[in-house]
Amino acid sequence: NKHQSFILWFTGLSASGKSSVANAFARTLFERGNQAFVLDGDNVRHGLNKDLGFNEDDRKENIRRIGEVSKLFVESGQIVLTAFISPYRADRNLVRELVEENEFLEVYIKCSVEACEKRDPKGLYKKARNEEIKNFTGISAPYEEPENPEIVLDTEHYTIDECVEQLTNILTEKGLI
Ligand code: GGZ
Repeated sequence: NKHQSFILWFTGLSASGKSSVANAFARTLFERGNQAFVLDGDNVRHGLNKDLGFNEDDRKENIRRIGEVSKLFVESGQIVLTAFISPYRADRNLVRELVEENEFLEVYIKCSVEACEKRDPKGLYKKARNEEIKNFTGISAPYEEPENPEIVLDTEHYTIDECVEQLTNILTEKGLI
């Protein structure tokens, strides 16, 4: 199964399902014989970026480093899936410009704040409402929706499995996998 290397840049709110879709889709790719790797909070914010917090400058630096690491993965021949809120349009666009035009696909994991807050798997929205957590995306910090994402997956109205299937179909139609 030949493929070119590219970045699937997932963006969306906390609890929107970015990591779930990215990890499930990475399994699908693996089963198809494609090389894929997921970068998310678990393997990046706890390691490479553990010196960074959640103010605007730190988020910007978080995304910049992840962009540079993603570029290295692309050079090594992988499909790289990144699952970070990446709330600022300008920061996402900087990553887009790091690689070739056909090597960056923005995947908007679309889910309303209301639905994410209802899920609240880690109780973070509750803490944000109590102001125990400051600068929380969607509550007390901004999320800038993508204007022209290559792909939109609606996790509010479709299951993770359905979104993975949609993503598989879209990338197959584009001839990327
Ligand atoms: C947003 C926060 C915050 C604040 C901690 N705002 O649902 P989670 O827990 O597992 O995912 C969120 C994660 C966001 O990190 P990112 O690296 O994706 O953010 S960014 O791209 O904006 O740099 C959430 C947790 O960290 N978290 N504090 N204040 N999310």
